[in-house]
Amino acid sequence: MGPQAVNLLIVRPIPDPYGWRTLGLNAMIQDLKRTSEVVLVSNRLPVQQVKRGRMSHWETSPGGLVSALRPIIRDLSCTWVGWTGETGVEIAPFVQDGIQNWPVPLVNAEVRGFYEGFSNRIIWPLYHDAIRQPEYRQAWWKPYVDVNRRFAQAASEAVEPGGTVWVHDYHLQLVPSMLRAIRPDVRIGFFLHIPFPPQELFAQLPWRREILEGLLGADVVGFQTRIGAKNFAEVARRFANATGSDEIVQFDERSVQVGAFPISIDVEQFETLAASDDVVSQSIEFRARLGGARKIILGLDRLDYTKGIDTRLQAFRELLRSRRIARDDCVFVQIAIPSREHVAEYKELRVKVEGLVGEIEGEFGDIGRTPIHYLHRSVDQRELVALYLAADVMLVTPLRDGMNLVAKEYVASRLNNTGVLVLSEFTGAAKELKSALLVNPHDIGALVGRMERALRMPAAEQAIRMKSLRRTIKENDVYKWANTFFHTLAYART
Ligand code: GDG
Repeated sequence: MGPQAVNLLIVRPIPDPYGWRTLGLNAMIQDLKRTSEVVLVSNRLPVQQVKRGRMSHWETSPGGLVSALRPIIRDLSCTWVGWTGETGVEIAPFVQDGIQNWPVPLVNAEVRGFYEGFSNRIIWPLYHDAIRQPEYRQAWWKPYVDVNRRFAQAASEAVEPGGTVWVHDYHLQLVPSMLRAIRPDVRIGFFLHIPFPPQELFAQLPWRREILEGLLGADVVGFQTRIGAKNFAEVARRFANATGSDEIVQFDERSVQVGAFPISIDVEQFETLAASDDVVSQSIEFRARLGGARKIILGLDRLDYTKGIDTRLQAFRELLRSRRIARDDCVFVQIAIPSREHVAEYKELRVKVEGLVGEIEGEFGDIGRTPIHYLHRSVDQRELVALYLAADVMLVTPLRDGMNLVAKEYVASRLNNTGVLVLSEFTGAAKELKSALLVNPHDIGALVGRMERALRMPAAEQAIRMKSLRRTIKENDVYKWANTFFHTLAYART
């Protein structure tokens, strides 16, 4: 039995179809429920259970938050509180890859109300500039409150006296104040991974005061950009009777520090992967399979309407139609990672994207030669870096994005300073990666122009831009991000 299979033994399904409880492991379960000085709280745990028949094992969860935090907490002794992604099972705390995971159970109705409803059909679109109309359904509020309370309770059990709890993202905006009510002795940080909208949009939210009071329970509230932090301080003063400056907000006789903490990646890890023999040979193989001399354009995103995959495809079609670049001179690879597949807007997006891919193939393809390769699946990390190495042009064109780690990963992987990053102005990353080819992704004409310019960019200009981008990301990697946040939290005036 391998180390991963051991985890199966501490799963306690309700009811208990596999009879694990009869294995007499209750003592082990208790033993693993130990407290930590640092507790991370996010909707999803850093691992998810993958089932094959009656066997299952844990794999790293997809998504930006996990990619960013995993390398940090491996080096710390801490506990991660979160949902496993499974409903109707209660799983005892367990250790995987040196991280203590503390699962929070959810049932189906909560996933529909708290996760798919309130989090992903109200907060997600509203905070991304309302690029899809949020559906302000009253029935989703109660499950959001209930689930936030359960997370707060779990965090309060997992943290040592006087410890630190770092709460993440838009699913858990009520946790800071709920946790403070139970455990006034702990320091609480909150970090929002997605944008925080301007006053005019936030004002729409029927629960705006409650959400603000929830967040203001933290000692430090962090955002990806300065504008997000400023937006928050403004609405806190307007809708929650807070006072103070944009940096220190006074609320409920306490000070709350507000600031920008732009997230990043483990730059060294990507550099090491990009230099490893198997990854390099896989990238050479990808190039050969995609057609030797053809320039490769790459897009890699969760299949999400914020990422601008559809407008990017329309722009590629326009580029080919205009004949500014010959169809035999380039090939587009789009990896679309399955995401939130139960939410209606995501199903619609998939139909739209796959329709566009089909149209492009039909219009510009030939027997044995296609202008576009579309994969609706995830890839492993070595394959991911091999793709970054193979790509002459990386298209990162979201309509709105808190940061965007893919842009930073591409830059980190380009050890020889070649390649061109086309980057949307509406990403947090654009505030730092100023030497990229910046573009307004709503403007298809501009996108076409940037693609052409990227495909034709001379090697000397590529090198100047890429060197500058690489300097920028090396100055602010994920470790610096986490250290800065923890440092701010440790010294926050409360
Ligand atoms: C949210 C915010 C913010 C993706 N597919 C695969 C894979 N990934 C990894 C990438 C990257 C991450 O997932 C995606 O990060 P993003 O930043 O692009 O996007 P979101 O998931 O929307 O994340 C975002 C982020 O939080 C962090 O704060 O930047 O703005 O929306 O790391 O590499 N990794 C592997 N296979 C895949 O198929 N191995």
